[in-house]
Amino acid sequence: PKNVMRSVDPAALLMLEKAKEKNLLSAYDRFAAQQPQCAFGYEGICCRICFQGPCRIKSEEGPGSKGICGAHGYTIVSRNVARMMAGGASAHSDHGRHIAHALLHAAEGKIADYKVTDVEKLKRVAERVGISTEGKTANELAIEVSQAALEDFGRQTDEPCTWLWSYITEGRKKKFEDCNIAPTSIDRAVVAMMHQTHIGVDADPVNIIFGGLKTSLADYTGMHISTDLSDVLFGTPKPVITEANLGVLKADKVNIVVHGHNPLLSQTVVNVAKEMEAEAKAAGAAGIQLSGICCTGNEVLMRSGVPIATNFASQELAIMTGAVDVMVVDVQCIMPGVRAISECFHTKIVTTMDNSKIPGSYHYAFDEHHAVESAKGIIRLAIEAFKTRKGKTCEIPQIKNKVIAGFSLEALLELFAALNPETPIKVLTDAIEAGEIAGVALFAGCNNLEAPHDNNHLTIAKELAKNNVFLVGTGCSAQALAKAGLLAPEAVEEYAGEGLKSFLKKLADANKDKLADGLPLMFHMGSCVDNSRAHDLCTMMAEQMGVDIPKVPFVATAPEAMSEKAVSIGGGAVAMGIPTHVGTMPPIEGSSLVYGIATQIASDVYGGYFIFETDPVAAATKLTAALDYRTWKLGI
Ligand code: BF8
Ligand code: SF4
Repeated sequence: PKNVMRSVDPAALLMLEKAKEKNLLSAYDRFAAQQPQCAFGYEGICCRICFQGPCRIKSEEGPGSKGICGAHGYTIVSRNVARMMAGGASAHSDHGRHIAHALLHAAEGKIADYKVTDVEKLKRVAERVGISTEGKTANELAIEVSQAALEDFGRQTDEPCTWLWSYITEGRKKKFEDCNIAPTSIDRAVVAMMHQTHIGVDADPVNIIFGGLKTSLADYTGMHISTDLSDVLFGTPKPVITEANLGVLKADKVNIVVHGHNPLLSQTVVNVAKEMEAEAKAAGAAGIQLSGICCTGNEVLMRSGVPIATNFASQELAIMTGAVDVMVVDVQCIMPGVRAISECFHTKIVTTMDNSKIPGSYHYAFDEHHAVESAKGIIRLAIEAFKTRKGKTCEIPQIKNKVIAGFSLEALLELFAALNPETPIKVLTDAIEAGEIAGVALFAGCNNLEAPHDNNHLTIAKELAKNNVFLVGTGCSAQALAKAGLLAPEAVEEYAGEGLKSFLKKLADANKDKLADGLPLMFHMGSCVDNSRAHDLCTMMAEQMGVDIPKVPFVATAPEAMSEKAVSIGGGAVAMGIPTHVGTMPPIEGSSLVYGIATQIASDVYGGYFIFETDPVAAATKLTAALDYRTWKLGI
């Protein structure tokens, strides 16, 4: 196998040892069993778009150098990647649509279990998207806002998506218009991409990739709708103190792990669990222990301080502790493998969404109209499962770390406001202009077992911190750092370079009254849809610095990217003008032309570009160089 060191997470390694003793299989074993993986697929030069194929680019010239229809390698690679972007946009935006419907129905009084929780956020969003708040009740405004959001999915006229256009710089608007990549509706962008990449339609790789960027901007739109409306429904995150890693599971409690992405379910489970402590105690448990995996874990971490159990790659290992009574899942990034492993224990996997079932697992249809009832039913199932576990030993690695999270953009600006109440963002841009910090890096997305689990995240973060880069993170990346203790204040002392250390110390001192525990090395901004928060931060920096995003010392990295969503997020970041590192190879190496579009042509056109680098130390050097280039250009 390519990957001998399987994880750098001590809790995961401990569980892998136990798995070996008991002969339990997980993704780590299946990864090894898949080696060597098909080189054609790995490089993106396998086409299955029509069933004359699969066609592979087998030679440099002659008939084997093209698909049966005559498609070049570059056409095949670009079509495959663009379809991944469309897949990612579908996932993020369907999530956003679900939230928008819930908000609309709650405001119309059709569902009782949700309500507008954060009126101030609702007003801010309304103003931002051009809806007057004058004389409207919260529900009236929520109806208008959610309807406007839903329009972004199905508009048939040619105006760009509202949630894109309302949040970007003037420079980006002009660029997207010039290049014709502004989506007019999310659904249309995805459909158009499926059409564009059908057999015998577009063969031009630049046109296909730019079409892919349009779906990436549709993805951005869907993410922003998800973030904004989730904040309206459940509250805008504020700093929370909690813990991360498998040690958060408790043998004597009913352990409910929420896994997936959509807070409509997980937040209700969290809210309702408080009321059901007594029932759990009556069953002989010390209480209910909630924890999260993947992005729904991040949603409830950010808003309710629910601890993180683990991240994507190690999801099956949580079940191997024998302590998980129910793992309740909704959509995205749920390995079907969790079901097989749960069979070896008492754990119940509960699927909840119509579009996301796992054969053999327990399906408990989640119904927004009876959200609280649904959540109670799921918690009762966990209490029942706990009863069957009583007396059996659990093997929970006693490993966990302190976490300070909950940094929505609003929360981050509030920290800055303690130093500069008039223009909070200036605290960050001034520190860059003074050379105290080198810029900002956004850490996003995923584990990919092609790299040792979590290693790229941690190595790059430590290297960038040493080089005085201000770190923000989302998704499984923030979770990797959380588990490793890098979201604890002690990590600042240990890893930050002098400039970053003094910057964070000033910030921590100014906020001592509110956050006595200090500040983390990386600011956790939320789930993957909350990359929209980081985009807004970047846009604010651009506006404050009086330049467009391609000049802002802001980089992004997806150290262990894996999902179609990651491809879409990456495309969006590049279109926005951000140098974007990817630490695990997407399937594009089969075409040097497409590789060049991603790494160079994108830069010429959009100012953002991809950096593909699988060595994490080299990646950190390249990211630092990208920041240095931008600060040098600004004359700093
Ligand atoms: O939306 S980071 S593995 S959980 S795709 Fe999935 Fe990747 Fe994790 Fe979150 Ni994002
Ligand atoms: Fe082969 Fe062309 Fe069909 Fe792709 S679209 S499978 S390259 S014939």
